[in-house]
Amino acid sequence: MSLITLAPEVSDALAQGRPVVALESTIITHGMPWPQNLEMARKVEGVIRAGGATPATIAVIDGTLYAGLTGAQLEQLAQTPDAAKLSRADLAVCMAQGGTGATTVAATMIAARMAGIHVFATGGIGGVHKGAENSFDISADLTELAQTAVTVVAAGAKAILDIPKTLEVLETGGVPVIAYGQDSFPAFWSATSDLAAPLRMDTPSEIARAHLLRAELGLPGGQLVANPIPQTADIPADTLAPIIAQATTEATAQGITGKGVTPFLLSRIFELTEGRSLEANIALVLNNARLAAEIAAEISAQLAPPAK
Ligand code: PSU
Ligand code: MN
Repeated sequence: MSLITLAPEVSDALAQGRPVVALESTIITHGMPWPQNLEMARKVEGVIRAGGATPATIAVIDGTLYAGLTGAQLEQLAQTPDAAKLSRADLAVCMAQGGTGATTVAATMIAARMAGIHVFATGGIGGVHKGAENSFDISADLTELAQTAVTVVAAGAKAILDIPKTLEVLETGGVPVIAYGQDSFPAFWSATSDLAAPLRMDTPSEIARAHLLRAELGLPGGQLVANPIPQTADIPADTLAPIIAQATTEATAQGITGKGVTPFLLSRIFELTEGRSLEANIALVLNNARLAAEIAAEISAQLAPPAK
């Protein structure tokens, strides 16, 4: 029995060397409220198809690890807010117990790599939380990027994280952090931050080439492509700063720790911005899906044998 069950369209695309983009599912179960979560998940798949690639949403359902969900599975998952949040540590346990869970960036990268999918689109990655010098709260997403060869397209790191420390940990792990089309490192809801990105690339074709060269060089680990939120959806950093500070204070006061921190902060920020942050979140995910499809198409083209 194969360890990962590919949807027929995903396995056909992979067999024919056509572009595929992996998608995570924690963003569906823990990152956004119903019904916007389902709407977003469907739209993201649509954007990837419109870009000529096949979407492969990753999740564990009743113990089976899937790459590519049916419409019914996607809808079911979107209505299971108590699904487990599966990172690297949790994946095998959930499968062994026949459980249902949504994959984080880390677990989605593992599944994508197993399936032979090069590119993965998401909203934001997990990172080093503010106050990590006391809490030691550093997402397993960062160590995954250092060891699993998948190119992840995200909108940078959320301002709920300590962005300078997040960039330091990525540097230590040898992860290329590539801002797309600008010098500034994007900060999720805001297109720019006051930090310069370590690297910059301006075309999907160069990003694809670098992805393939890493493999040729024998380098483990992936690339993080930081794609700025579209200007029309951007929320300025100084509008968000007091809201993030309030949500963070509340999380500490309520004793929220571990896996609960990111979902708590996201949902408080949605409430405190009266939905504006959710709209921005959806816009940036769609924008990342668009770029991921372009990169995946370039990787397929560069891997294709030259025409005779
Ligand atoms: N950022 C978002 N929405 C999300 C997440 C991050 O805007 O839903 C999820 C992703 O699945 C990411 C995970 O991998 O949170 C990181 O969680 P933690 O910090 O507990 O590792
Ligand atoms: Mn954490």
